[in-house]
Amino acid sequence: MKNLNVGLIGGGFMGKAHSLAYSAMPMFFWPAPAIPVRHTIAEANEQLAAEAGRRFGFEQSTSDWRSIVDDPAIDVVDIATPNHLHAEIAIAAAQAGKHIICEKPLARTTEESKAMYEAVKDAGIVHMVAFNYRRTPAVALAKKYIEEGAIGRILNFRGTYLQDWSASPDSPLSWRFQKSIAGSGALGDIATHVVDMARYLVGEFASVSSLLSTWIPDRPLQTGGADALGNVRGGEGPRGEVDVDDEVMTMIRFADGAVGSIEATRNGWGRNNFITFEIHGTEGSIVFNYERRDELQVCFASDGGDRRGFRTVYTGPAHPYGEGLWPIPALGIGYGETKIIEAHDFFKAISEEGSVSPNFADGYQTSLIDEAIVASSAKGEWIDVPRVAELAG
Ligand code: NAI
Ligand code: SOE
Repeated sequence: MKNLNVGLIGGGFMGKAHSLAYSAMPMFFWPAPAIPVRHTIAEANEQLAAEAGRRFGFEQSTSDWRSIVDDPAIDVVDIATPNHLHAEIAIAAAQAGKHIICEKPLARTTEESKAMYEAVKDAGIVHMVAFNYRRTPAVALAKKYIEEGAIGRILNFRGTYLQDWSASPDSPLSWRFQKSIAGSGALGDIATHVVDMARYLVGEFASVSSLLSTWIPDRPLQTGGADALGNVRGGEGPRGEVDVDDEVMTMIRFADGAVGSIEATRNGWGRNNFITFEIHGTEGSIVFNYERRDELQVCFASDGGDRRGFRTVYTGPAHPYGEGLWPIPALGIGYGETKIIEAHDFFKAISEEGSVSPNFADGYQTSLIDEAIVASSAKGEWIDVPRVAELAG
């Protein structure tokens, strides 16, 4: 079992989640595919870097992410910064021959995503984009039901990602509301998670018809780089322009003939991390709600008419990833476990399998879908989604 040295760039929300995953992964999955060593963490300045190093258990810290990329001792570069830095860091890391895990969305634009994808392909390293929700055991169980044909041919996918942390007009103008940093708003930030699950469970998108809306045109300026992620009152200070979407709605035609829809907003009062999907097939239906993430609701047409209805399966040891998680169904998993599973599968790909999904091809494909959604909203028409050649078929 090898030790692999990790250089983590960004010590905010995701820095915390990824650090936890590196320390806990071998505790959950044993024997571990490799032992992640928390070698160096980079933050925006020396003080933040030193603090993040102590807090998250790294041997070294730096305010210069390039020193991580240039360090021959580093095996893995983990990109957990705001979106505007993803492309520059990933391309440099690929050229230095590092394995890369990059947070979602892969990048701000399709041009950046394409360049990142080409860089990792040329480098021949393992690459992953951190769409962790598909690694929720109940979501992976939904995939298993679908692959086994338990709900027949899929007709319809209805997905949502609804939150309320920015519903107040006084919630601050963090980087997530600035196009130059984030690339887009609810679209890249949260709708992409559902796009990833739709691709994972149903298949590729053929075309979209979409509507983007911005409800709050300006917000109080925020000091400090990290997103406070909350309805923190911004007070009386100066305000700045929001130049990204607050809400996205899209209809989908899938390549295999199924249809679907996705809605996402960060302004839906009362909704917290309401990631849901309902899938109807010719032989049954599947329903998932992340806020009850240990449960999968399933209904089968083959059940007699007098007993047909949704039943609840609680995920546990018998289900995907069960070998590493808790020993009894419904003991409960949290957000952290999805990141632990993600780290496991990434290190397994480095040590044994050579590749993992979702990777930068998937991240690039998701960017192409996002671009089609934006174009559809602007033009008011259905837009075809181009396909990354590697995923064509
Ligand atoms: P955050 O705002 O909490 O943290 C970002 C950190 O990056 C801050 O601490 C900031 O100081 C640091 N940073 C900025 N410039 C830097 C530089 N030059 N060098 C090193 N560090 C720098 O943001 P958060 O929520 O952690 O998001 C980071 C990424 O993770 C984004 O791409 C976001 O979309 C993604 N994300 C993914 C989630 C998931 O469920 N997969 C959840 C939350 C975020
Ligand atoms: C904010 O909307 C956010 O932190 C997203 O950036 C994440 O991707 C999501 O999983 C949780 O919410």
